[in-house]
Amino acid sequence: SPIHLSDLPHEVEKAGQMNKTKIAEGGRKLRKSWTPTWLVLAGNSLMFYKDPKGPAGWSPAGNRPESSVDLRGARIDWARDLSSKRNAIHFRTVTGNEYLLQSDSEAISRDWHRAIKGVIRRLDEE
Ligand code: I3S
Repeated sequence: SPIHLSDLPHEVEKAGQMNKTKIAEGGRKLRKSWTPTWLVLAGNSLMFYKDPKGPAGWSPAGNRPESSVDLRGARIDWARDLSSKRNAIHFRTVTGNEYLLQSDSEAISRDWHRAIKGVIRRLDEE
């Protein structure tokens, strides 16, 4: 069954599917591995779930993302020369972890770019 935002934590700002690859860990370059991923933007975090259709098995007891990044101090930009794929977003955490997020839909990418940038900006102002 489809997932609903009401199934997710209260502060969810946005959820949906993007292609994702991590390109650096602590400043060290990684080999790309593009994977369809379910993203949840909530609070100060962007969470990644393996299931591209949404986190299955959600329960109040807990729903662990595969990984999660703290957006405080992060930077986001369009990926431009970092990928041949269109509409790719590049972001980097303070700890030097870098990711690309991509959708063939320009509108979807733009919405994610705007939403993540909004959270980063809010955290910068705190
Ligand atoms: O930045 P790169 O190295 O050109 O990224 C491409 C490679 O990771 C490639 O895999 P190989 O490791 O087998 O060369 C991927 O299939 C491509 O998707 C990567 O480039 P894009 O432009 O799609 O991000």
